[in-house]
Amino acid sequence: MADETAVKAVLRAFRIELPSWAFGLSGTRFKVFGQPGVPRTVFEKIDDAAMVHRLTGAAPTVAVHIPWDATDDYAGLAAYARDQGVAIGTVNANVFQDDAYMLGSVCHPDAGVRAKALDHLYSCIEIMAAVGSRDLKLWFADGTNYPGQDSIAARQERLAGVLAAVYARLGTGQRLILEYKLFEPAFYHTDVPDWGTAYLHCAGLGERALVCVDTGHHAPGTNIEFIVSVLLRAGKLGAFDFSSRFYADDDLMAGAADPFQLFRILHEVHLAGGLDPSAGISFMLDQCHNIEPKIPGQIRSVMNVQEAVAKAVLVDHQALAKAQQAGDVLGANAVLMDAFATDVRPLLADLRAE
Ligand code: RM4
Ligand code: MN
Repeated sequence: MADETAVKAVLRAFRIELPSWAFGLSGTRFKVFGQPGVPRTVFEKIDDAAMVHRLTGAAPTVAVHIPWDATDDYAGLAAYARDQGVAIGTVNANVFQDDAYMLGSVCHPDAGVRAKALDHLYSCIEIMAAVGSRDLKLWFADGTNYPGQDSIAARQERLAGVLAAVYARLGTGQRLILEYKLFEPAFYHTDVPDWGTAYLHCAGLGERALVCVDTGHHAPGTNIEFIVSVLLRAGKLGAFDFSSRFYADDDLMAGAADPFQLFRILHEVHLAGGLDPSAGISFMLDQCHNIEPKIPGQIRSVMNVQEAVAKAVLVDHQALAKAQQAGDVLGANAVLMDAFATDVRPLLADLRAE
């Protein structure tokens, strides 16, 4: 197995981005339970995220969601974050909560609604410049509930048109990250339901359009590490939204439901050199803490991701390749399982103390 020094070296450079919305109140459509001390403003969300970074040393950026985190002074927000020891990361655009978007946003049949959505995406790009953010993350709630409700093909065309306009507006060094999701809120078809659709749009746009894999956005049983490996090979993996699921997009703590899956995903990332910050892959949490306290929930998630990274780095690539080449099925599998079975918690505690 790789030694502890190698694991620590990777982890020292490995960064996890926190979502501002994980600190705000959230719930299900049945009930949102209040919690004492929940942030009321984006500034208070930054305070909480900064606390997570202070305690883990691994989460120096905070993703914002616009308009949830809208403010009239974005440069001030960036400065405030800096004072707390963190920086603003990804800007997530939100075109799903206006009445106008009932039938979609960027795929809406009405050009006026599409223009409204595009306008919002343009203002997100301006915010990125003001806060010094590299990534614009796009997730669309667009889709239909009934066969025949709208033309699937026409909606793809409209989507491509808006994406092209957004891409053309990006500044140097800025990236468009397109996120897919199988279903919900639309139940018949979703306009960006899977990695293939996201990849096709990104490939058509250019080098700075990349795919986001949200681990909660697939059908049960989907082999996510396969998708990750394919996207890495194509140079199109831009970001992760980590969370856990038991059923649908449950938004539970990363590594809580299936730590083995998280390990398998990060093993593929590591094999392709993607754990190195220079690979430009953003490792973000996208979670909601409905019943657990939020700051500890984020800390636990960060630790779970770090544990999976440590185990992925422990995999002996030489022994693995040798066993694979020799057709040694059990041997190859054992190389992975040995790394996964290693208790890396003392190592991580050590690293935090350092
Ligand atoms: C979506 C998707 C996006 C997130 C929103 C809140 O399901 O995961 O990444 O911004 O939820
Ligand atoms: Mn997401």
